[in-house]
Parts: sequence; structure tokens; C-alpha cells
Amino acid sequence: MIPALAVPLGRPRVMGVVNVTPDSFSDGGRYAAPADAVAHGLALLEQGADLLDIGGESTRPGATRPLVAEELARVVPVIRELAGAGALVSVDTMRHEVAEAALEAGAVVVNDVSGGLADPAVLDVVADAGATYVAMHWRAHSDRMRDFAVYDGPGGVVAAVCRELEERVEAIRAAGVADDRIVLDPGLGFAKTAAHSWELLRDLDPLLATGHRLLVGASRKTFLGTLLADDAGPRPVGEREAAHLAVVLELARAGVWGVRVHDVRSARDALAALAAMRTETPSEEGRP
Ligand code: PMM
Repeated sequence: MIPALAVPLGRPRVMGVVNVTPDSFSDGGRYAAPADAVAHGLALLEQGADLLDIGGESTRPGATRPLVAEELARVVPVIRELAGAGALVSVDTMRHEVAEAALEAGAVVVNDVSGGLADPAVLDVVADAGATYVAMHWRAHSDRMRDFAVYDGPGGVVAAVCRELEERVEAIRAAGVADDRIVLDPGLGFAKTAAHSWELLRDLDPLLATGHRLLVGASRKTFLGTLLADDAGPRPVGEREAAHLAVVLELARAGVWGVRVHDVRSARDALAALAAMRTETPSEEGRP
């Protein structure tokens, strides 16, 4: 029986990203070889990752999709090794073939950035295995998602994301996935401008009010680069971590279930400092 990962830790679970891809925007190509991806996953575990999210398809804006066989060949050996080493493994995929092989190889979470829209059969695979399912807000594949960043209805992006995720929850439940296995994600940067991503972060309450656990992935994303832009253009991907940690801390205060991050050590350090500030310590005698 796969554990539900529902026990509260008193802080968000830190999901460390392992992209086994030649072309992700954040770390594209660095861990494309399985051995490098495994070594990176082990390093993230050492740094305190609660979960490892292993993906073989880049979702950077404009990306084209790998073949199913390519995606399988990228992720399955890495998942087998890392799960074998004791890691709780999540597979970042939109495909039922990959979800199924990943669960067989030891994954316990399916992180589907399309929330079941790209390949509805993913939901049956998750239900059969009793796995945890992350349903992210999504409107279109990466090569077309910019055209879908329009939220003109009442309540804007926040209301639309809530409504569209609730619709996904209906489909996920209908496939037989239990509520304690469902995690929702607003999908920062996916069919969203920088302004949309900030709006979602400013107003998380409606999403929290759905009663579902939330995962949020802000790490290294374009909306941080845009915020920190100067005359030279957006802040480069590798120089966005301080801003990201401020977001992580607010997410922790809001009570999210998890954060999806590249720099696990920084996230755990920031969360440790937040926990220390929240915990009352007895005053030391003799000190002013
Ligand atoms: N972002 C990316 C990929 N997978 N999964 C979830 N659940 N949430 C996200 O925000 C998310 C994701 C893109 O970022 P990457 O290229 O750094 O992996």
C-alpha cells in the first residue's frame, strides 16, 4: 500500500526537482545522463528533500514533446535507483504509460502538470495504484500555452484557476482517486503571465479553501526573473534564489503541503529559520 503522505510535518514538504532532460529552462541538460540524475537526486536527499520529482519532459515555454519511448528511457532507470535507495519518488509526467512504468519502478506520486487533461488515462493508473496525484492548473501544451494566458472572467486568474482545478478534482474523484491522495497546484508560469503568477501568490486563500493540499512551484521561474529585471534584462535563472525563498516562507506561513524547489538546501535552511522564529524558547537567565 502506497502511503498517503498526508501526515503534517509542521512545514511544507520539500520536493526536490530532478529534470532528466536536455532542455529544461532551469537546469536543462545538467542531469540528462541517468547516472548524473541519480547522483543529483542523492545529493538532494542529503540536503533534506522529503520527495524527489523526476521528470523526462521539459515544460519550458515553447518546448516540443519527447516521444513516449524517450521519456520512459529517461526516467524509469533513475526512478528505480532512487526509490531503491529509499527516496520517496514523484514522477513528473502527463502520460499514462510513463506514470504506470514509474509506479512499477517505485514512484509513489504522479505529478501531472496537465491535471489529467493531456492524457485522462493517467487518472486510472493512479487510482489503480493508490498513488498520490498532483493536479496542476494547465490549459495547453508548452508550445501553445502563451496563447491561453487570458483570464477575463469575474475574479480573474484566481477564480479561473480555482474553478478549473475543481473541475479536475471531479474527474480525478470519478476515476476513483481518494481525496487524501489529491494535491492541487496553481501552476505558476503555465499559461500565465508574471502578473498572473503574482496574483495567485497574493491570494492563495480561495485555493486553500478548496480543502485540498497545495503544492507550489516557484523556483527559478520567469516571474521572479521579471520582478528582478534591470537594464540588462530579466535576472538570470541562477540568480533568483533569494526572491524564491521569500516566496517559500510566505507559502509556509500560508500552510501549503509542499514546495517544488531546485535548491533543497536553501529551502530547508529558510524553513528551519522560520520554525525557530515561531518556536518559543525559554529566556536565558542572566541575559538582559
Ligand atoms: N513546474 C515545472 C515542472 N513541473 N510540476 C508542478 N507540480 N508544479 C510546477 O510548478 C512545475 C511542475 C517547470 O519547472 P522546471 O523546468 O524547473 O521543472
